[in-house]
Amino acid sequence: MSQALETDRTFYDRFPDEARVVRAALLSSFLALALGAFFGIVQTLHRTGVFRGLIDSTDYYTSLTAHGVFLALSFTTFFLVGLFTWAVVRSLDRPLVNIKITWTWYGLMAVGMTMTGVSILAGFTDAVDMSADVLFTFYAPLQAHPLFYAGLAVFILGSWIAGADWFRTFLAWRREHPDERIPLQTFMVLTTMTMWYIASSAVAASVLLFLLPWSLGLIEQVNPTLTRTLFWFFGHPVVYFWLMPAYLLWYTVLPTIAGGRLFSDPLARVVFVLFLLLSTPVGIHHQYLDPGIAEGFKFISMTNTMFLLLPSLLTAFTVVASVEYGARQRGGTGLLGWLTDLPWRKPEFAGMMLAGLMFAAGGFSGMVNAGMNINYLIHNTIWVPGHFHLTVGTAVALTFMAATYWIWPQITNKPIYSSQIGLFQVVLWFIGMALMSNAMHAQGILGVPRRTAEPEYANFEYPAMLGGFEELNVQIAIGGTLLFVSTVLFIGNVVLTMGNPRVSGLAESLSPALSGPDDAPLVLDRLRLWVSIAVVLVVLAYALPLAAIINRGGLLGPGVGTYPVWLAPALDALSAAATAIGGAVGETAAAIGGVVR
Ligand code: HAS
Ligand code: CU
Repeated sequence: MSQALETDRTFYDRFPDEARVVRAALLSSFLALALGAFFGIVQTLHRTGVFRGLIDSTDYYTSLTAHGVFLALSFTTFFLVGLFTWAVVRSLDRPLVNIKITWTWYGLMAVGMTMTGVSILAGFTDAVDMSADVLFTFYAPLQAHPLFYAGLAVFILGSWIAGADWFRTFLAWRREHPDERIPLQTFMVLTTMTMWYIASSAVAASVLLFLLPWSLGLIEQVNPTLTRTLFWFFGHPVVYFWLMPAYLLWYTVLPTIAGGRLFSDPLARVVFVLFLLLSTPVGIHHQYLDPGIAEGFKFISMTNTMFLLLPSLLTAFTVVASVEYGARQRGGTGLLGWLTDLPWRKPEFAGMMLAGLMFAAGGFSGMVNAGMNINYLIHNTIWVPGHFHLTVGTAVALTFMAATYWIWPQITNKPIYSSQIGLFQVVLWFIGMALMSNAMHAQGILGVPRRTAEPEYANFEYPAMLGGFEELNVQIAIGGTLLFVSTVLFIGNVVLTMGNPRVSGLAESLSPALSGPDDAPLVLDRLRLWVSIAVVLVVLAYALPLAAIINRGGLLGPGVGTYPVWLAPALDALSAAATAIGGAVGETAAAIGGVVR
């Protein structure tokens, strides 16, 4: 019955209140995209030396922080909460349990991000004594104004309530449908949010226990290795938090647009369960070069990372197979000839496919990053920004833009202003990114550092290979400029679309999977089981390194740290527990060593 309803009426017709929230969230994400893109062009031209008139090099970190926070944290997360709200309500075919709560979490996220954004932008003026030039990783000892951390805490709190809102809606649905399988889109939302709760607990601890009190002057210092490790506990899974909404679109929307059907619903569930299990116990692969973490823990993290490739490789197979099925339904033939029977003129299709294609390259550079020994070659070079502009900057960002051309009419009843501009825009992104990220990877191999306004050292020449430093700079600048133009066209298209009158007849329904949910083993839907295993894996991967870090450097850094009286008992207890674990581990290791010898 819900299928029949969906074919005649858009999401906007069926759930007007929810559609309003989805619109607000997407518009917030586009605002962040516009701001982030502006700082993107500023710094691409500055760093490459093409145009240095907009900022001073001393403001480079302010600009880079704005770029990273607005795009990586704000654009992605606001799009996610909008998309997930749409996906839960659409796939359960019921409204959210309490729309007031929905607006509450949206409000918290908007206020939180405004606080953080203001604290960053204030760094450009001397009129206020406020700055947050700490980049999106906010490593200590770089310190931001308390407003930066407080805003992040409020933003994360909002995202937690959003998850609870979707879980409650799901539970309400479950009472009404005790025997049905969890619809695929809702399944994807619930597994992603479960991962998010596990992952973000660490960054919340880092911000609330250490960084915020430290920036407020309540404690004198923090243990940088500890806060970094807590950051990467969150910082790796967060990249899948950005990617999962893109995967949701590739699995559940792209096949329909291609005229096909999802190849296998059960396989999609397996992929999301694997991400829930494996996303968190790998964060140390960002810290291969950090002193203070033993090699063995890094090796475990590397092994887990290699397992984590599996769900993405499964995705590549399933998504391409689903699209191929669509092409063959349209009469496509041949080994590769079917590729010509796809709706390449639709920006939503071309954009998502180009995003997927680029992700294949981004995935390979990720494999290079993940190898401990090759990582030493590229760590802290501009290779890494090359990698993540393919992943979050294309697989995710381009998918979101492309999907907007499909989803926006569903949530507004307004047709897209211009599909041609849309098509041009997504192709331009692909070309711009191909130029920019390829040149970034090449410069990284030459040893060009990341996170600096002045990548040239005095009296030092980069090796004249792979195009050479200067020529690669030109490619980066051209690529970055094309990306900026593409973003302007995207935003312009959305704004002009908003001016269109509402019409009827835009409803699109999603085609069911070839192998449907009933083919999936029931165990896949047992979220409690997967959460338990995920937590065990996290404890296995992190208990010992964290205990060792605290044991060696103290919760607040070696020796001289002081903390306020009200925090003392809790911190003492934590410290004692860590020391006990550390001691027990030492003894066990010594005992094992004795036996082995
Ligand atoms: Fe990463 C650093 C390893 C994926 C983002 N990564 C970063 C940073 C970011 C980031 C932001 O091990 C920098 C953080 C910072 O500021 O320091 N990454 C990996 C690995 C993967 C990976 C192994 N990363 C991502 C994704 C991201 C992301 C996804 C964002 C969304 N990454 C690392 C490591 C570092 C790192 C180290 C630290 C480097 C250092 O030293 O600092 C894997 O998950 C990748 C698996 C992906 C694949 C590709 C599968 C292909 C598919 C395409 C299907 C095709 C379609 C279309 C649909 C194996 C799914 C077909 C089209 C046709 C026309 C046919
Ligand atoms: Cu990672």
